[in-house]
Amino acid sequence: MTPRIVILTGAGISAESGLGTFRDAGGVWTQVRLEDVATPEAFARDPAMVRAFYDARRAQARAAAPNPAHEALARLEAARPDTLIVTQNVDALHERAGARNVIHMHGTLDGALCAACGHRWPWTPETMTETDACPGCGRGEGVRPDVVWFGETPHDLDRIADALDACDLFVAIGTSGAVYPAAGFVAEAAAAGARTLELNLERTEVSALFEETRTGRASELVPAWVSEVLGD
Ligand code: BJW
Repeated sequence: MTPRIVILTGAGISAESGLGTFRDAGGVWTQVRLEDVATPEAFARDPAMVRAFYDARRAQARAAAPNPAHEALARLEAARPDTLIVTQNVDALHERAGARNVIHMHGTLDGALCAACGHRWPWTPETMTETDACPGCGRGEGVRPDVVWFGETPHDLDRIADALDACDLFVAIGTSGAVYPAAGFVAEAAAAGARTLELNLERTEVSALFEETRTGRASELVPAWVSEVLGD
């Protein structure tokens, strides 16, 4: 089914589930330099340190529970199957809330990728080490989390572009609009004639690109907006 509602989510939607955002005070990038953990060069320099960083993130994500914002989006998707959720988040909280039509454009902590041969597979263990062999090539030194680092191409961009071109409504939730190409989606949707709405704790540097911005916590704004769309 062609999506008519495209929703882009970012770290802010999982903040009230206890997962840190990136650029807010106390966020991930205020504690660790992104150049040290979120680039292919960082992994090539110190794979053990990068794997350990993502082991800790995976443990936090798996221990977290979906909040009312994730639950409201799952309710919207169930009632409106023409909804597509595009998340930048590497946690699985949309799926754990019951959403099915989700694109993880920045990958997932529950996946592994072999930097040596490009093979991808689901990752269920808690930790990742170079003794974990890739099922594709049998080597372990390139085994890394299947997340998209700076300089790498996000997933499913063609499918997302098609959805943005066809949608009537584009909603960005809990994302600062600091990282491309996701930050450019609002302009693509607007150019295609969609209504655009931003739901965020505060105004962002890209708020001016949206027709409407509502500020507040995702756990309150999102359920209220979903009720508005569904008329209940
Ligand atoms: C709440 C809330 C509550 C808080 N309720 N709200 C110069 C110009 C333009 C582009 C570039 C450039 N130099 C380099 C680039 C490209 C680069 C980029 O954008 N860099 C910028 C820094 C400028 N991008 C890339 O490299 C990307 N790849 C790429 O461009 O490939 C080329 C290509 C493009 C197109 C076609 C083909 C090829 C890849 C980007 C990968 C990003 N990876 C990360 C890490 C993933 C793994 C991990 O999790 O560790 O993804 S970085 C990090 O940022 C993570 C996030 O998904 C991403 C976005 O962050 P997000 O979600 O917006 O979080 P925050 O913290 O920034 O914002 C949270 C918001 O929530 C805030 O506004 C709060 O107010 C709000 N909030 N609590 C509601 N309760």
